[in-house]
Amino acid sequence: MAEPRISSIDGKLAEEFAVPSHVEEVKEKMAAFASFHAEAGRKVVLITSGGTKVPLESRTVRFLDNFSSGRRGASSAEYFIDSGYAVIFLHRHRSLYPYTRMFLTINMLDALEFQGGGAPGNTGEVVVNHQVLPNIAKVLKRYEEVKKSRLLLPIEFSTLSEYLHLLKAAAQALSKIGSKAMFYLAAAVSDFYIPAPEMPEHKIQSSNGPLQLSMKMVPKILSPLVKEWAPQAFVISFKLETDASILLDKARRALDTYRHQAVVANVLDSRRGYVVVVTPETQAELILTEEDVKNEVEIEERIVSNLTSAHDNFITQQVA
Ligand code: 9Z3
Repeated sequence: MAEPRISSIDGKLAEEFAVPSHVEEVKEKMAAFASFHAEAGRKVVLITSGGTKVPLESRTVRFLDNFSSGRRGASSAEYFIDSGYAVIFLHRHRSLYPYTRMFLTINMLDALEFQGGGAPGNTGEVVVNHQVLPNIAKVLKRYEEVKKSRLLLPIEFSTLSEYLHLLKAAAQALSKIGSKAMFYLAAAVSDFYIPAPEMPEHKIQSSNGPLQLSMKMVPKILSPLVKEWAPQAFVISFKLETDASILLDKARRALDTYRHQAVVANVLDSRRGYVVVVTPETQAELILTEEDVKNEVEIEERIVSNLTSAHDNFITQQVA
């Protein structure tokens, strides 16, 4: 019998990126979550969100980070749930989180008060200050419904190694539900890393003079994800640039290389109000008008609406 094919990325992942101790346990959790929801007739989306951290020392004092607040991923999770999806939310520890994201800028103690006022000696019941949190009841209600229906499975990462191993585990777990799975890869992932065997153990000493770093290129995880780990899934990657003039070309090149279904292309400064969804055949500009912004419309609502329709078409084509 032929040996199962092990891609070179599998080998690299095992040797050069520390494997998180809980990866198998998380994989089983994700597989059970996916089967449960697929059997209930739901589609499942794996959202990655937030930036990866690349340590420079194994007892890490310093690290390289990628910019991302996690807002794209967190708000998209809410719109996917509203569209009937179950969501695996693979996110950077402490980046924005669905529902609570709305209250991140509020100091918790400013949002609470003593019932009956703050008179000296009043240490009675603590209640919410509704001026500080005007829509807390509505959001709490939705959050509790989502929790009760088990529609959101949060998984955390901090380092690039954790991200890569957990994404691979997620892809293998979701492969069992075929085309009902969507991958929405919004996390900002480092292109550079220091292999585990080459990383200094202790804090790099400034007494040794200026620091010169040599980092390797991170293996392109999209390639085995699309070809080997979850070949039937609907896969969306994100392309971030700061130079708008190269954005669409880079997005098209990514589609040509990895042969996945779509790229959401965005420029750092305008990402809240303008993205282009690029597929092999189409190119859709999604734009928020001033009126939309006034009405607090979020661009993620448009992105999710575009992609959920495309996913439905994709599933129909697979069945036909
Ligand atoms: C994105 O482009 C996301 O839209 C943002 C969202 C990170 C800009 P925020 O979290 O921002 O709401 O603050 N994500 C993908 C970024 C990325 O690293 N892409 C790589 C690339 O462009 C790999 S496909 O080369």
